[in-house]
Amino acid sequence: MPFSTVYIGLGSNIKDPSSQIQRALQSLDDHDSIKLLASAHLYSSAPMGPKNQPDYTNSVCKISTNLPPIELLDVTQAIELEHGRERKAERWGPRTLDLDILLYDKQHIDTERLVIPHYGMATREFVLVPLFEIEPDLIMPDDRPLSAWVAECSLVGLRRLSTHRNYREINN
Ligand code: A4P
Ligand code: MG
Repeated sequence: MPFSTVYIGLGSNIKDPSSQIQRALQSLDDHDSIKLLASAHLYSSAPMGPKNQPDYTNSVCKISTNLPPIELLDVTQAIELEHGRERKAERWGPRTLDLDILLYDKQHIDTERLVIPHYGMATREFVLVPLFEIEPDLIMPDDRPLSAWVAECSLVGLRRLSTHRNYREINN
């Protein structure tokens, strides 16, 4: 398999969210078939969905991998489970760690287990803003620049957590 460029959204809102995300980044980078290329700062965001849950911490990272999409999903779901993720019936309820595969090269995938581009990314400020931070010139699947998507999203409730440096800064 050739190497592909993939963007992953990370989210957590229980059990020390910031460290959940830092450890998830480390777990991705530790995988033999994944190289972590960049990650954005951590952001605090108001919960989308049920409001009776803590604010989320979100970020986005860029990886290079030779895993095919479905095998990458196996890896990200295994990492979620290692972080104590329980899949509950309530939609959009609290979670220790959620890893969403946002983009996989320019591929469009629509299967039962995997939909890429991720269905929610167009409207989620907690995805678009950190993605813009690490890839400001990105062209999105609809051939428009990411900056146009960012310009259209609401930033209400989004706040950069400046206390946490991003992974790229820590390691270089
Ligand atoms: N799946 C399909 N496509 C993908 C993909 N591109 N990446 C399937 C990852 N998984 C994908 O996901 C359900 C199923 O989606 C998986 O079994 C996989 O086969 P899940 O992680 O088990 O469930 P979920 O995350 O609860 O469902 P869903 O609908 O994906 O929720 P979202 O869209 O991830 O939203 N508020 C803030 N502020 N920040 C957040 O990060 N996140 C959510 C969850 C709700 N509210 C939030 C946030
Ligand atoms: Mg998810």
